[in-house]
Amino acid sequence: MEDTVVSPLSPPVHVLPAPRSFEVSEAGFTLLRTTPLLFQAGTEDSAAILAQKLRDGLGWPSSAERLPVVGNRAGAPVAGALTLLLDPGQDLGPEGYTLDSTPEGIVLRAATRLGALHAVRTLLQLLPPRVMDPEGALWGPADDEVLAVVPGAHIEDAPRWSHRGVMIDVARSFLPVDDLLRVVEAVSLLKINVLHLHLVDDQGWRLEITNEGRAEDDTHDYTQLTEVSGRTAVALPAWNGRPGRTGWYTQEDYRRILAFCHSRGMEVIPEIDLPGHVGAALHALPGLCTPGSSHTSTPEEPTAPADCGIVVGYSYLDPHAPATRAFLRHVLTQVMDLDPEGRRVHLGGDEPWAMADRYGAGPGSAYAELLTWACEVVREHGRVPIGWNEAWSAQPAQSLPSAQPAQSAVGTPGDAAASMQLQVWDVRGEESAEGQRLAAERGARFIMSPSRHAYLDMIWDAQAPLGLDWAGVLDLSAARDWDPVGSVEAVGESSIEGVEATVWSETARGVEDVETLLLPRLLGTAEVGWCQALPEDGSERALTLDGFAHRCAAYGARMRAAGTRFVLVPGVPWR
Ligand code: TNX
Repeated sequence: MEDTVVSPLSPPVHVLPAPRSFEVSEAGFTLLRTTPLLFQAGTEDSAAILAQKLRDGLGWPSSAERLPVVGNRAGAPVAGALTLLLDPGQDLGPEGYTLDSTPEGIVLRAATRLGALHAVRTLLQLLPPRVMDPEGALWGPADDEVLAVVPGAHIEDAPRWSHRGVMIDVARSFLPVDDLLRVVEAVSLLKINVLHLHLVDDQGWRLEITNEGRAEDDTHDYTQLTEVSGRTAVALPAWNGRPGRTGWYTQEDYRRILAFCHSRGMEVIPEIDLPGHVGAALHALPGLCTPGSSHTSTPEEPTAPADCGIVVGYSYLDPHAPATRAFLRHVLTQVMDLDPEGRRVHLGGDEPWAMADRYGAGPGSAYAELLTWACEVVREHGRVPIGWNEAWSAQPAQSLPSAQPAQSAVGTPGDAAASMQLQVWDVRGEESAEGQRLAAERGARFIMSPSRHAYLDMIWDAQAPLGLDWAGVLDLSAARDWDPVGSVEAVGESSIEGVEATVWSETARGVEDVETLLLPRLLGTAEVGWCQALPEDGSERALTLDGFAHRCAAYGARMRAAGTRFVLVPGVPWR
């Protein structure tokens, strides 16, 4: 192998995110043109991904005769083959897998199809980078019977956290379906398993909503959401002189996104941000406007103009207006119906600064009341609601603070059926720290996106041509060197679902900008989400982070082969 040993934690083969345990052995497996791929029923997605990469990248013969991808009912490894086995008894958790590469064959074993997908992703990193190139076969040796020598290895692997997400803001600037799927494909290879889509905001509405199923007394014409606000986007001359992209996903497009993500083992979390960040809805459906709900809305003329700047906090849905609940019920129900298998819905809840009580929690808080109600709509469909950290006050009514002292207002810990998930982005304010403490006690679960470590829309260095800087410079080591436990006081390991990187699109225009902001920093988030905590005594910190730089370098060669954009940041021995 071309790689060199850099530390005991970085074997000569670099896999990112680093597997839980990785033993390298002298002799590996020689992959031939004629090596059969034996995939057990239930792992077809994994088989399709691997077979396609082997064909396009290494030049496997494309006829089925010479590339037998066959079922494997026997459920046992076959000598000389690459075998993928489903082994429900495996005790590495729902996403765990093992990988063995020996002269006798390659055996991937997983308890579920998700584990199988991860096993394939790891195997791809044991093959030459050319395997990632959609045209790699064109420049590889044409007649060679030997396609690659896979190093000898025994890997046992499973993630630390079940939620390893990426949020893409398609509201400020739209990403057409094919571009979005290109990003999904790139991040799925890093074992990212959640795509959180920020679908609506002040500047645009990106998902078609029809009038089907509209309540009888509801007069909103929902088609206007995209007909009007699908045609607006962020408009800032400051960044590259380019305005944001307009456009929207039809329901057919959205189903395509769901199907693709499903084939990659990824959950899609749609976000309908409320009650703030709703300028696009107010502009498209003036019936939602009340005096004050946008900066120009007056009693005489309660309308909202297109809002294409980047100042936040000026729009909100009036919790007391009957039109608000009809609108939200219709939109949320239709979004949930689009994905019968969906598990979670994000309700936003951030920055409703123009509302009279901001995000208060006491009795009579219109903010908390509306969000609590919206959470209920989501729960009625058997889904779990998520909110940004401000939404901590949207607790079930029975556990909201009342006239009683705060202590007795705390609900039953672990009351999952009635609780929500909070995505923590702002760990600064004391007000929100106290709220998160309360929420944790009441059984809320947490997704960690601290802006200093996971906001990949921040600049990566002072000269970066893209990115905001309100949370400071977020470089590659800031993306890797943090722990979800301890980032919020009072939120312990057992309350944490996982981590999520965000790409807000105030400055991003199109897929190449999104990739530029994401990569390589997402390699850090992927490791924080997958790998075990570093020992507290600091003993392995330097070694592990040093190994990370080498894993990034090796991964860079793969991204380059795949045609994925990334920044050659300093501190990595890029090849
Ligand atoms: C804060 S984080 C926001 C977004 C902005 C982002 C820019 C959060 C929940 N709200 O509306 O796009 O900062 O970094």
